[in-house]
Amino acid sequence: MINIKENEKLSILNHSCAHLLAQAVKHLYPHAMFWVGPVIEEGFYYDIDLGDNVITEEDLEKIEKEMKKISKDGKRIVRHEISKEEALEQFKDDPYKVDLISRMDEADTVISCYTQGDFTDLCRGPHVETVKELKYFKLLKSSGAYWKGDAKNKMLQRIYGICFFNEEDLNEHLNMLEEAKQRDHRKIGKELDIFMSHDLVGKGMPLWLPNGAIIRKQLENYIYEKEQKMGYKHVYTPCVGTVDLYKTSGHWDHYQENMFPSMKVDDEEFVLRPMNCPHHMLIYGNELHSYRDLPIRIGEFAADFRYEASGAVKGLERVRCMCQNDAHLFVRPDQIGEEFKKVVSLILDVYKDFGLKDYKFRLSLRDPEDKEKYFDDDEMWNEAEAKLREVLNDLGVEFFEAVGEAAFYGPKLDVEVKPAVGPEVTLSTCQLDFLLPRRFELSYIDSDGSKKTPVVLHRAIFGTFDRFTAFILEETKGILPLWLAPTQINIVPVNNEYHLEYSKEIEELLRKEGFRVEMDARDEKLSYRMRESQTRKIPLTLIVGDKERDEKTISYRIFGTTETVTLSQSDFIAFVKDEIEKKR
Ligand code: TSB
Ligand code: ZN
Repeated sequence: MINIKENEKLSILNHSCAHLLAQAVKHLYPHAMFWVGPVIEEGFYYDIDLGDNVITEEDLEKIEKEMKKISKDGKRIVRHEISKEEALEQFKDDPYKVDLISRMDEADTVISCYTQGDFTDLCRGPHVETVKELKYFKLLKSSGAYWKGDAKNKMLQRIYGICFFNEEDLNEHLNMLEEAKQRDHRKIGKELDIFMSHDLVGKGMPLWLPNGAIIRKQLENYIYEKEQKMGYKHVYTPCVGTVDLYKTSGHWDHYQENMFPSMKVDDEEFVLRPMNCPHHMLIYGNELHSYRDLPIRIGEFAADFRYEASGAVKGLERVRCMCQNDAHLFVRPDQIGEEFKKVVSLILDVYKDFGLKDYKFRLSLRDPEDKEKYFDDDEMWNEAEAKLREVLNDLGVEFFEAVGEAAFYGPKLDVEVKPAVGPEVTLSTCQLDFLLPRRFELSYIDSDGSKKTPVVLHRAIFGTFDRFTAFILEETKGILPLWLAPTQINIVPVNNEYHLEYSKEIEELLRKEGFRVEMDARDEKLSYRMRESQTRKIPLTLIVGDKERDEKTISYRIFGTTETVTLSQSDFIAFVKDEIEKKR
C-alpha cells in the first residue's frame, strides 16, 4: 500500500485536496469552521466543526460533487503572507484559527495563507498551482473526532479522502481498499463468529467465541507438539507480577509507558505483566543447573497486557491483552548458534505448513559506535552477531541487516510477513539477551566448576495467537484448511422425512472419529442450506439422499466446488484424516 505521507508529490497533492474539501464544505455548510487538515499515510483528512451536523455517506457524495465543480472551475491557488497580528484580525471570528495562530511562535511572525477562489485557509503549504490538478480524488469515510483528541472537547466531523495524479492510480487504490475491506479479519471474525468485543470489557480486549476458541486450540496443539519434540518444557505462570519483579527485570524503567498502571493489594504492588520473561527467569533460578543441562527451554502460552494507544488497537491484530506463543531458551554462549538455528528452522517449518511465502527476515544489530544505547560487552556482541549471521547464511535464508535497531540487551531477528493486502506485519521473533539473566543473577556450573551466566533467547514463533489468527483469517479470507476450520463437516439431509435417520448415523460415526461435525436439518430448502454451508465457509458439505442411505455411502462437496464425490464410509474417513494430517 502506498504511503502518501512519504511521497512528496502525492503529499502536496493530497494536502491541496484537503483544502478543496474544506472549500466545498464551506459552500454547502456556510457555518462550517475548520480545525486541521493534515496528510496522513492513507491520504488526508480535515477536522471540521459543523455544529450539530453529522456527515453521512450521502453527504460525502454531495461534497465530492461540489469538489469536482470547484476543480473544473480551475481557480489558481495563491499564497500570501501576513503578520501574526493581521492573521488574528482576519480570522477573529474563527476560534479554531485564533487558537492555531495564538500558538504560533512569536519569532516566526510571517504566516502564510492560501486562497483559491472564494476560499482562504491558513497553511504552511506548499500546494499545487491550481485546483484543476485535483481531479482524481475520493472521499473515503467520515467519523467523529474530538477537538485536539480530548473527550472533554467538542466533537468535530473528520472527513477522510485520497487523491492521485491519474485515474488508473486512483482506481487501483480503491480496488485495493475494497479487497482489504473484504479480507479484514474484523469483518470475517464477525461473519464467522470468531471473536467479539464489548465496551464493558474494554478496548483492545477481544473475547474469543467458540469458533475462535477452536482455531486457537488447534494452533496451540500444533505448536505445542512441535515444541515438545524439541525438548521445550511448558509452564503456567500468573499474568501479574509485583512492581519489584519488573524493577529487577528493568521493564519498570525502560518499558513502563507500554504497561498498565500498578495496583496495590495489601502490602504488595502489582502490574499486569507486559511480558512473562521475568517469570521464566525465576523458574530457571528455582534449581541449580550444570552446563550439561543446558539448553533449558521454558515455554508458555502466556497472557500479557500492554498499553497500546487506543487508536492503534485493531481487532485481534493489535490488542491490549494478548497470548504469546512464548519461550525462553537458556543456553551457554557456545550454544547460541545451534539453538538459534533450531528456532529459525522451526519458523521455516511452521511457515511452510501455513503456506507463508512472502516474508523477510530482519536481523537487528547494534551500532558499535553507540556506547550509550547498547549493553557494553564488545566481545559478546561481536561473537553473537557473527553467529546469527552465519546461521542465517547456513540456512540459506534471505535477510537484511538493520544496524542500530537491536535492543539494549542483544541482537534480534524479526520476521516481517507480507499479507495479501496492507502493510507487513511482524509475526515471529527471536531475541538474544545477555542482560536479563544477569539481572536475575542466574547461573550454571561450568565444566571447570566455575559459576557462569547463561544467555537467554526470547522467541515467539506465531508471535501471539491473536495476531497470527488475524493474519490467517485475512490470508484465507476465512476459508480455513480442514484442520483449523471450526466446523469441518456439515451434513445436509435432502429430506428430513426420509434421510434424517441415516444422517444421524453418519453424524455419530464422524463425531466418534473426532471430526467437528454439524447437521443442518432445518426445515429449509436444500439449496438454501447448501448456500449457507458456503457462506459459513465449511470445508466439507455432505448431501444425504436416497442413494447414500440405500448404499450406506457418503457424498461430499468441497467448499467452493459444485462437484459431488461419493465414497464408502471408511474411504471418506480415511480421506478426511489424510487431509487433516497433511494440513491442506
Ligand atoms: C518473545 N519477551 C519477548 C518474548 O519472549 C517479547 O515479548 N517479544 S515481543 O515484544 O516482540 O512480542 C512478541 C510478539 O508478539 C511480536 O513479535 C508480535 O508478533 C506480537 N505482538 C506484540 N505486540 C502485540 C499486540 N499488541 N497485539 C498482538 N500481538 C502483538
Ligand atoms: Zn521474553
